[in-house]
Amino acid sequence: MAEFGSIRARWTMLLALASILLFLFALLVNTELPRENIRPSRFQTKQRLSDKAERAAQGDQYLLGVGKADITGPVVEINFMGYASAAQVGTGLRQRIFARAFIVGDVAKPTDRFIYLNIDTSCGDTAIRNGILEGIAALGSNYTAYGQQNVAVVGTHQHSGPGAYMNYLLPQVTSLGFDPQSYQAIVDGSVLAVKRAHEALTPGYLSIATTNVTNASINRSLYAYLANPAEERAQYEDDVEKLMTMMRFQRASDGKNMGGMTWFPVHGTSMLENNTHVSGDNKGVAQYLFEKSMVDDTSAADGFVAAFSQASVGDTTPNVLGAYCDDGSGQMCTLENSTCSGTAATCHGRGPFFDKVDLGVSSCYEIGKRQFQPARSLYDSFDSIATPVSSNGVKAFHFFQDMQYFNFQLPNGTAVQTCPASLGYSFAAGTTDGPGPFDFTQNDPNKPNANPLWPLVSHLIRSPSPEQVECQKPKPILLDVGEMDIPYAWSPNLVDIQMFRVGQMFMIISPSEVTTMSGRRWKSAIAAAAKSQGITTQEPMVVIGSPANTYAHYLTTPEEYGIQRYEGASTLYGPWELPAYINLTVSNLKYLAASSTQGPPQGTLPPDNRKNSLNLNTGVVMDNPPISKSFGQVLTQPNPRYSRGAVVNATFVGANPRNNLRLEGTFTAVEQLQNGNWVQVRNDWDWFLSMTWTRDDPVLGSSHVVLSWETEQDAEAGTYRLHYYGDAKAFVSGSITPFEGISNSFMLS
Ligand SMILES: *[C@@H]1O[C@H](CO)[C@@H](O)[C@H](O)[C@H]1NC(C)=O
Ligand SMILES: *[C@@H]1O[C@H](CO)[C@@H](O)[C@H](O)[C@H]1NC(C)=O
Ligand SMILES: *[C@@H]1O[C@H](CO)[C@@H](O)[C@H](O)[C@H]1NC(C)=O
Ligand SMILES: *[C@@H]1O[C@H](CO)[C@@H](O)[C@H](O)[C@H]1NC(C)=O
Ligand SMILES: *[C@@H]1O[C@H](CO)[C@@H](O)[C@H](O)[C@H]1NC(C)=O
Ligand SMILES: *[C@@H]1O[C@H](CO)[C@@H](O)[C@H](O)[C@H]1NC(C)=O
Ligand SMILES: *[C@@H]1O[C@H](CO)[C@@H](O)[C@H](O)[C@H]1NC(C)=O
Ligand SMILES: *[C@@H]1O[C@H](CO)[C@@H](O)[C@H](O)[C@H]1NC(C)=O
Ligand SMILES: CC(=O)N[C@H]1CO[C@H](CO)[C@@H](O)[C@@H]1O
Repeated sequence: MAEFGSIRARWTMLLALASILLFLFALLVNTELPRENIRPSRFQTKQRLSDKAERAAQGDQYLLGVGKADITGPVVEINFMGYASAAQVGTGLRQRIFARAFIVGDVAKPTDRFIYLNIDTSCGDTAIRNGILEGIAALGSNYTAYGQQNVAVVGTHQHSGPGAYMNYLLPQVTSLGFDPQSYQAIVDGSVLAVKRAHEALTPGYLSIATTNVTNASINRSLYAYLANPAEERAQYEDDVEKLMTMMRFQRASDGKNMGGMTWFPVHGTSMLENNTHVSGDNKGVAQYLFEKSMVDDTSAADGFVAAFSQASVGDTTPNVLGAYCDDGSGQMCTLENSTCSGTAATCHGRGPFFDKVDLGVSSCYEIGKRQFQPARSLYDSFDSIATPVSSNGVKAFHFFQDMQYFNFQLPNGTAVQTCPASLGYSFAAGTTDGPGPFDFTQNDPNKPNANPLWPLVSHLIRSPSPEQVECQKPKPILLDVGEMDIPYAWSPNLVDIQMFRVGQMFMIISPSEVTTMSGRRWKSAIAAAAKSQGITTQEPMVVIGSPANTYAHYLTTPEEYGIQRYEGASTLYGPWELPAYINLTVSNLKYLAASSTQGPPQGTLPPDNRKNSLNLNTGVVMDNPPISKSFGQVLTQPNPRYSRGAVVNATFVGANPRNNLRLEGTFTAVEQLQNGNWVQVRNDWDWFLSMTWTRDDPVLGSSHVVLSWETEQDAEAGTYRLHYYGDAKAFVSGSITPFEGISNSFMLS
């Protein structure tokens, strides 16, 4: 708030107040002004605001800022978060991952703000959220308006990024604990994105439009979805949410668009469990394509930020061709339990290019494109179809709710309760996107195996209390995670309940992955309550951002819970979890009213396990080139010439990429000869340029990297070379020295 204490800031506030008064005055006198003022600036307040048509088209002014920063942690030797497969350990990078921060503030009440952080991770989490809140606080007195109540950390739910950043023990198991480097990269990048968004704050307009996204998702738990009442299902055309909502951020000074955010649900599982290159999965592709398309677009401000947020993702899959048996039978898996000849292990969902996994032109790229294209068309038609966001300012609330035996009443008056967290047997069976998470096999929970953390903790696995068994019925409990806190808590019992509102736009921030029908019920309940409680006079628009803030697995309807497929078995707090979330958000909706001046009591803080977490990930010992070689030396040169579409590879003497994450920088580059100079034309951001790192001699510490450019059909013909940036660690001293390697040049035609 200190920024508003300065003389300049007081002037800004006076100007803002003056604008509002002028606006009211203009409405009264209703002066007609020429239509040329289509792009009003804040210095043309009088003319702009006097034009009613203009105002209707643009809505109210808000304080808006967008920012983006790199969060790419260790790309090798760290387990990926998402599939919980111990074997899925990073070997390289396909595309850097980012945090994208969107700040919305009330021009008249500068402390009324929120930050929606969309991060390319599997989920939001308590450890990183704590780190981000501390990081924002450490930015100083200009940042005191941000805190627990108004910062949402929403994961895009990709399954191809470095893990080991989680607060609770269960998701730490496959990633061998908590790795400070992996954690810090996400925290630092997120804080930097917030800082950039804050520094970009300027008055502007928000507007919203929707489109349908076809062929990018199907339902992966149709059998459970079909358990919902037929009359309810009949209200909807699809068994997954096809609607994409986009909110555009336009600054007032010159009418340029600073960024846009979309909400559309589809699992970030286009990159399969056997992929070991870091990427943002299909949402990463969509963001990349959108931002790239805006680089020279005259409608966009410099550094346009496009975020593709996750939504009611629970029972969606990008494997749109359906789930098949990989046993040569050519059969589809069973509808009821996704098995093939009685087992789940060979049942896999197929993406549009299922036979081309791991290469650039893949199902992942395709599903990303199928989100980007409708989003871009929507953006192009915004001025004619979008609804302006207006009135009633900006509000947020957040509190921690203890889900252990939370007693409440359903709308029909029946008293029910939620339960301590637990996972059912079907959790171990996994989904058609990836078989069994953790190294359990179905019906075999206590079997120790190769993972070194299991023996350490397996004797601590306990039987659920009778009260818990009763509470969770009909879920048969495999892992009673909510009643286990040795050596520290396994899963959250204290969850973040959070909502944001700007004008008629409501954002539910969910810690659980919401299934399609759960999302529909939750959004309708909020919309109905928003109207009946008079929080907005316009038609409310409601979106869900998830999984966010902490990872509380899944959220099904009570009917879907009864089926106990993977999503039901992973609905941690029992059959009444969805009605509980609805009760908690609806009964606190009053804090989103324009007149609200406070928030709900914060509740008990969840445990902070960052300091006491186990970590079996070891650091880099040293790097050495093989005998008689040097770092960066080219071991295999590219061919002298290629035609477009070919894959260009070069192999270099490498070093461990964990020595320097090169955040905001690059490990890889394609350089083009332009007028006698080598100019970087591709880097780590680009989807079709990838890096693979391989350790050759663990004793000596020697390794090599392959830079691989899958040349695009529309790449420019010309002379190119590949450039590798590495950093080597010395034995004993541990000092880290950068080096480079440059390939021979080659022609592309
Ligand atoms: C706080 O913001 C003001 C402008 O709003 C700026 O001049 C000042 O440098 C900022 N202070 C810090 C510590 O960043
Ligand atoms: C999306 O599809 C639904 C169902 O077919 C339809 O009712 C709706 O009008 C469509 N919305 C848009 C924005 O195209
Ligand atoms: C979706 O895919 C089907 C089958 O491949 C195709 O017939 C249809 O045209 C596609 N729809 C869109 C909107 O692309
Ligand atoms: C990854 O798994 C898929 C699905 O099982 C399979 O089709 C593909 O061949 C595998 N890719 C590699 C590189 O092993
Ligand atoms: C799975 O469902 C099929 C029916 O599609 C049934 O025959 C089979 O017994 C079920 N398997 C298990 C393990 O429940
Ligand atoms: C939530 O549950 C409480 C406690 O039973 C009840 O008083 C309240 O009416 C419920 N609120 C909503 C919005 O359902
Ligand atoms: C209230 O609704 C719940 C959930 O639909 C249902 O199980 C219960 O029987 C209902 N109670 C009454 C009294 O209708
Ligand atoms: C290029 O390198 C990648 C990564 O190591 C590898 O998968 C691919 O087969 C190589 N392609 C060619 C044409 O050598
Ligand atoms: C996995 C699965 O069964 N998905 C189904 C979801 O629903 C669509 C129909 O809308 C089916 O085509 C899919 O097979």
